[in-house]
Parts: sequence; C-alpha cells; structure tokens
Amino acid sequence: SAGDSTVTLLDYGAGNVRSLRNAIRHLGFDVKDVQNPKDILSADRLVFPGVGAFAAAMEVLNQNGIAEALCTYIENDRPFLGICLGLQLLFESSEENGPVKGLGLIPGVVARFDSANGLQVPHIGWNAVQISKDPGILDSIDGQHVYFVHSYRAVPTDANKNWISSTCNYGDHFISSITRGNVHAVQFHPEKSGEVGLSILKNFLDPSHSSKTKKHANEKASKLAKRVIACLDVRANDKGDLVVTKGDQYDVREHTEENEVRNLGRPVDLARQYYKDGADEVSFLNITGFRDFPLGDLPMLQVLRLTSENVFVPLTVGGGIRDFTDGNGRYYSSIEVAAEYFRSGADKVSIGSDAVFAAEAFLKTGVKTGKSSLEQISRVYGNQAVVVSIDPRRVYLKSPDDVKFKTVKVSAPGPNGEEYAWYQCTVSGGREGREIGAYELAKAVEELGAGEILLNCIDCDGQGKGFDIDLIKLVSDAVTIPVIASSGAGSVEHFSEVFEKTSASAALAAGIFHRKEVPINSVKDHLLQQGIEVRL
Ligand code: 1PR
Repeated sequence: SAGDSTVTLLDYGAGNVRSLRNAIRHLGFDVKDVQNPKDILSADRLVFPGVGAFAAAMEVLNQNGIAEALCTYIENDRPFLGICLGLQLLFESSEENGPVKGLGLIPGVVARFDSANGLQVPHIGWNAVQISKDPGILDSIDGQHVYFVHSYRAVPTDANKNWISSTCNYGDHFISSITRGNVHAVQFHPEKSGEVGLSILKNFLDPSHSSKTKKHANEKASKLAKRVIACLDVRANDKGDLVVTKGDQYDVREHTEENEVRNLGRPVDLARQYYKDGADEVSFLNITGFRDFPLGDLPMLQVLRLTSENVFVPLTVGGGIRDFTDGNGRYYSSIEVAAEYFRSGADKVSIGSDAVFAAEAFLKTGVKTGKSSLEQISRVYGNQAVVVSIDPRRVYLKSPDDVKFKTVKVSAPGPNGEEYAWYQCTVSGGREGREIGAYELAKAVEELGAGEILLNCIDCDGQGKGFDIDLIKLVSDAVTIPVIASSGAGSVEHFSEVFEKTSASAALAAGIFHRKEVPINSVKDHLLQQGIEVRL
C-alpha cells in the first residue's frame, strides 16, 4: 500500500481537477493517479472527483474494470471520498441523458432540478446544508455555506435515508452528502469551498487529527447565499507586463500625456488578497482577448495556474474565447482555447464577443448549428462551466416603439427627458455596437447553453454610482439561469439595492476593491444586516 501521505485520485480526464490536486497538496499530501483497478484496491484513501456527464463517466468506469474495483473498494468500507458526480455515480441511475445506470451502491435516482417554478438551474453558488446524522468528516459544515455547481441531484427517499448525512434546500431538499463508515461523498465542491471545504478534506485525509470542535454555526444560513465577486480586468501594459487595470466606461488609459494603461496591481497578488478577504469567486477578464490570441498570451495561463494553487473558490476567466487562426496558419478551435483555460485552473470560462455573434446567427435563422463556441464548450464541459459576458450600452428613446428591441421605462430620464431605453450589445470591449439588445441576447444565449450571465453596463462601469437596476431587472427576469450584476458599485448600499430590487444571484465589483475603498467583508456585513443571506 502507498505511503501515509499519499492520496489516490481517480481522474478519468474529463475536466478540471487541478484545484482538487492543489487542495490536497496544500494540505501536505501527495497525489497518486489511478492507472488500473489494482491502484484502487491497494489505495489507503481514494478521492473520486466526478466531472462531465453521468453517462460518459459510467462508460469510462465500465471499461478496464474500474467500476468493479470501485464497488469492491467501497463495499469493503475503505476510505472513500466522492465529489459531485462522484456522489451521483454511487446511486442506481441518473436521468441525465438517460436513464443511465450508475454503480448502484446506494438506492435511489439522480434527477434534474425542476426549473418550472422559476428555480434557477444550474444550482450555482454557496448554499447552506443541514446535517441529518453524525456527519463524521463533515462536522464543520453544519449551518455553513459550501459551493455547489450542478443541474442534477440525488433524491432522498426512505430507501436511502440511512446513507444521508446532510441535505440541502434548493427548490426542495436534495442529498448534499452521504456517509457510511469510511465511505463519504459530497455533492458540493470542498476544493472550492474556502476554509470550510479545506477542513472537510483535511478531516478525510487525516481523520486522527479531525478537530471535533464545532465551528460556530452561522445561524442565518439556510439557503443559497448571494455571491460577492471580485473582478480583475487584466491586460498587458505598454511594457508588456500583465497588470490589473480598470476603466471608466471601458476606457482603461490614464488621461495623462503618456496615456498609459492604468495599473492597479498584479493579478495573482490581488486574487489571493480577495480570497482572504472573503470573495465568493474571482473573475479574470483578459480584456484585449478580442485582438490578442489568449493561447499566445501565456502569462494569463500562468496567472490561473498560480492563483489556483491557493485560492480555493471558483475562478472564471474570459477574453478571446473563439476559433482562431494564428500567423502561421495554424487553426485553434474555441474548444482548444477553453480546454487550456480549464487545464490551467479555471472553473468557468466567460464568452463575450463570440456569444453575441452566436446569438445573432441563432435569432436570424432560428437554427442551433451546435458549432458556436458557446454551444460546443457547453456541450463538452456542461453549461455550468460557461458564462456569457454582456457589454451593453444604454440607448435612450422617446418611445418604446422606436426600436424592435425590448425596452425599459427608465427610472431616471435621459439627457433630453427620454423616458425609455434599450440596451445595445457591443463586441470587442465596447468598441462596436451590434443590432441586438441585452434582453434578446440573454434569452438567446440561455437557449444556446450558457449557464450564467455576467451582466456589465458600459455607462455605469467605473462610475461608482450604483448598478443599473433597470437593466439588471430586465435581464434577470428574462432568464432562469443565474445573473451576475456588474458595473457601478461604489458603496455597500449598492450591493443591497441590487439584491433587493432584482433577482440577480451575484454582484461583481472591481474598482472599489482595487482602490481599497470598500473591503469585501464590509459588503458582506452590510448585506447580512439587511437580512440578505451571504457566506461568512
Ligand atoms: O469579447 O470574449 O474577448 O471578452 C472580452 C471580455 O473583456 C468581456 O467580458 C468584456 O466585458 C471585457 N472587457 C473588454 N474590454 C473591457 C474594458 O474595460 N475596456 N472589461 C472589458 C469589462 C467590465 C467589468 C468591470 C465591471 C465592474 N470590464 O468586468 O469589472 O464593470 O467595474 P466597477 O466595479 O469598477 O464599476 P471577449
């Protein structure tokens, strides 16, 4: 059997498990990869992070006797930790593209969340869980928020109730973890759940040191928390160094004689700082990705690799995700670009310009070609891994009949007393306006497979005057996927306002965090005081 500090990892290569490897190493353990069924049977402890779709995973497990070895290992009560799909696969079957048969170790089925009553699916974000029996390694999570990202969940029944160690309330109660003897599995991602998640991993890896001291439970924690996201707009400055920059209405240059790119710090340092400060997620936007090919932009990949070493919350990266032919005539598909981002530590990719083109084509023809970057990446990695970033600009109107796009009655009239506006989508970092509105785009990209929308507003960007509530309400009411409100945060009150007046799932800010005007934990404290659930 392997040494004391070795963790055997069953990674069948379907997606990003870099963060999990990093978390295990961060806790002082080595990772040994399963090469064949024998490696499973001889493991001291086995971690199984399921990634991708249920059917595809079962297909891989059924090859080479992996499934059989897994069942033997678990039936012998050997130390096991399944994560996400690694929990679902233990059940009898899944509805995902099915029914598809699972390993059948636990009675019950895995079913899709029901979005019929306006429930946002995928379930993305920090949700509280309720412990239902002695949770063993999960003792620190009672009443705490942990990070989930999934569209399917295991359904609790009388037949599986003895396995259930915690449930989570989202739409209805689903199984968030199971425990029996040395066998554990969790639907959430401990490697993305900050300190709480790391303590679960630690308890599993080293049960003798498991601290039985109860973390003080967050009394208010009962449901999905509103997320606070720190965003880093990244680009090379004129010297070629990658810097975090920040624009005013997307203009990132200083208004000095040199006209240099505004430099607010180094990407990896800032990301680490925001993680420590309590950011629920960190986004990197490669803002010149529309013209500079990101795979040529190795520093960005390096930023992700370094950040994912010790930032254990979800990371999103955007900019330049599209098909590309380089100067030597070599063609790169958008899938290759995204794959490289995922391999380097991204949990989600964000598509801007290319999603606008995909939505335009779809609305024009009514046909889903399946060929757009959005559709392809979402098919391969799941829609929870694909964010669409929208960069709209407000266009005031005298009458809602002046355009064919969805308009809003604005809460503050325009410069000439206009009472209406539509929100025109742009591409190439706001440089080019397109004939499509934010509302139309949002609905189209949801159809095409987007799992989340990052909703910017060029007019509000960097102004510190608050989010564009009209816009965010318009879009968040139009789709069932989560919407991240962005652009304009200047005070803690702006965050509570956006959550009180719209159904945004998350609020993102850049400038106020970079300039250290408002720390992330003040935002969280304020939201809590206002009765808005947040992760502490
Ligand atoms: O089109 O797929 O290559 O993606 C380009 C990405 O880069 C898009 O997500 C686009 O939003 C972003 N981007 C392009 N140019 C700029 C720019 O600023 N010149 N940044 C840019 C977008 C907006 C937000 C900002 C919020 C909050 N930045 O990310 O962080 O507005 O700012 P605030 O809190 O300071 O108001 P593609």
